[in-house]
Amino acid sequence: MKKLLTFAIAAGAMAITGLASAATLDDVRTKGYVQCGVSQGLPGFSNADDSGNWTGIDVDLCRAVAAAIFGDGDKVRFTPLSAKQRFTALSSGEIDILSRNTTWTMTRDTQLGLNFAGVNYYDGQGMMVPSGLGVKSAMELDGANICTNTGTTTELNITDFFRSNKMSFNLVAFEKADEVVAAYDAGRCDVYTTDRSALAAQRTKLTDPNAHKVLPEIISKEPLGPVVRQGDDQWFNIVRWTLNALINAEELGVTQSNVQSMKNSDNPAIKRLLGTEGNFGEELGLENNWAANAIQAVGNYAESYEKTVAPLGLARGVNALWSAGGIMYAPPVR
Ligand SMILES: N[C@@H](CCC(=O)N[C@@H](CS)C(=O)NCC(=O)O)C(=O)O
Repeated sequence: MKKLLTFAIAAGAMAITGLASAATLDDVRTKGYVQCGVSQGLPGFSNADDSGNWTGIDVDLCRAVAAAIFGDGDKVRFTPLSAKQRFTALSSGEIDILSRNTTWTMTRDTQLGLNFAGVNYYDGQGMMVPSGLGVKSAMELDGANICTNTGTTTELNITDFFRSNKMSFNLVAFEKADEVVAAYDAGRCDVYTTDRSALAAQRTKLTDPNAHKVLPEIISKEPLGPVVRQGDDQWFNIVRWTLNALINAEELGVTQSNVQSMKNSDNPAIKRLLGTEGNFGEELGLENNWAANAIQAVGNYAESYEKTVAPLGLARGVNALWSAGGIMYAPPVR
C-alpha cells in the first residue's frame, strides 16, 4: 500500500514536472496554432461577434504571438473562460496563454505555478450606479447591495474598501459576467463593481447605458496582462517580448502600414526590432522577423488600443507611453 502510494506520488510529481518543463513552442508548432484563453465576452478586451470572430486588445496579443511564431496572426484558437476557470485551464495545459483581463498580483504569481509576462493595460477597480440613485461618491454607499464576479480580485478589494471606511455592504456574486450584468440591470443591486475598463464594456450591454454612471473612486491597482505556466522560460520570453515589441513599435513610429518599409530604416533600434540587425528572433527560437510579423498582424500598441479599447470611450490615460505622460514602458530590444 505504502509502496503504491509512493509510486502514485512520484508519478504525479513527474507529470507536473513534465508539464512545467514542456516546450510550449514545440507543442504549438506541432499543432499549428496558439491556444489562447480569453473571457466569455468583454468588448474591447476579448469579444466574439456572431460569426465567432474574436476582437479586443487581449485577442490582439494572442494574434501577435501567433504571427511572431507562424508569420500568420490567424493561427490562433480561442477558449472562452470564466474568471473562476481561467487559471486551471492554463496550468492543465488546455491553453498556451491566458490573455483575459487578468490582474497581476503576488498570490497569482507565486502560488499558482504561473507567471505574468507583462502588463498590456493598467486598470483600477471602480463602481457603477444607476444615476437615479443620486449617489455622487462611493462614501455614500453604506448598506448597499453590490454585484460582482466570483473568482476575481474584485471581491477582496471591495471588502477592504468598505471595511476600511467602516461601512457595511451585501455582496451578490455570480460566476458569469452576463449574470452580473443581468442582475444589476434588473435592479437586484445598487452597485456594479469591477475593473473600470470592464465597467465601460459591460455598460454597453445595459438596457439604458446612459442611465448609469461610474463613481470617481478608483479603489485598487489592476495591472492586466498575459499569463503563462512557470517552468518554460522560452515561452515566457516569447509572450513577454511580443508585448514589448508592440509597445516599442509605437515608440519608434513603426506601424502596421509602414512596417515593411521601416525594415530599410537607418535607425538601429528599428533595425534590431524588425530583425534587419542582430539575432533577436533566433534567441527566442523564432525567425528574425518575429516582431515585424507581430506588428504586421495587429499594429503597434497604439493601433491595437485605438481599434479595441478606445471605442469604449476610454482615453489612453496611464496607458499612454512613458514618453507621453503615461506609464507604458517596454525594455529595449538590444
Ligand atoms: N481583473 C480582475 C477581474 C477579471 C474579471 O473576470 N472580470 C469580469 C468582470 S466584467 C469579467 O471579465 N467578466 C467577463 C467574463 O467572465 O467573460 C481579475 O483578474 O480578477
